[in-house]
Amino acid sequence: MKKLLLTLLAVIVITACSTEKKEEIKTEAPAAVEQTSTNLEITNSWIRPSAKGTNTAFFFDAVNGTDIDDTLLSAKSDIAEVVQVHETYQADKGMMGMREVKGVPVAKNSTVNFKPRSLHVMLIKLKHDVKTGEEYKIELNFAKKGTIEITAPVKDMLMKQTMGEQKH
Ligand SMILES: [Cu+2]
Repeated sequence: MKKLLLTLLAVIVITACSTEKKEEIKTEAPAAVEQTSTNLEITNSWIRPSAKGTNTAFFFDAVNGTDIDDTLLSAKSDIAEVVQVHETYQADKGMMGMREVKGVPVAKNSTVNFKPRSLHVMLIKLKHDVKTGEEYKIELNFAKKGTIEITAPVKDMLMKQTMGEQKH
């Protein structure tokens, strides 16, 4: 009886070991791929709050810590009817205009700031209200890195700034 138990125990131990090894290989594989490709990260992401049917924007920093030049090609989100990468430019009579850009270069070892009155991802015709404190998923598609999915918080940073300016 004791011998049988020991045998059983040995079988369990061996099975456990082989399972562990398999898992190890599984977890090592994707990490190795990541290391050899890039370290392109999105930081400081936020969405400006707005109401259903209106437009708003998504801001972030694209940090390219790799030795490979990359390009932001497009963005995707379920919260808006249309999602475009925009730049702000100086239009006629001192007015600021916005237009779609096809590809924003994010050079190796550099950071590109997507911020108010500059580069941004335009969320056109919101499908529902986007309120402070909520979080939404947005995909950014890069030429080399591929797709990065971000969960961005809704913050009223620009609203606070504008209201503060109006008071003075
Ligand atoms: Cu815009």
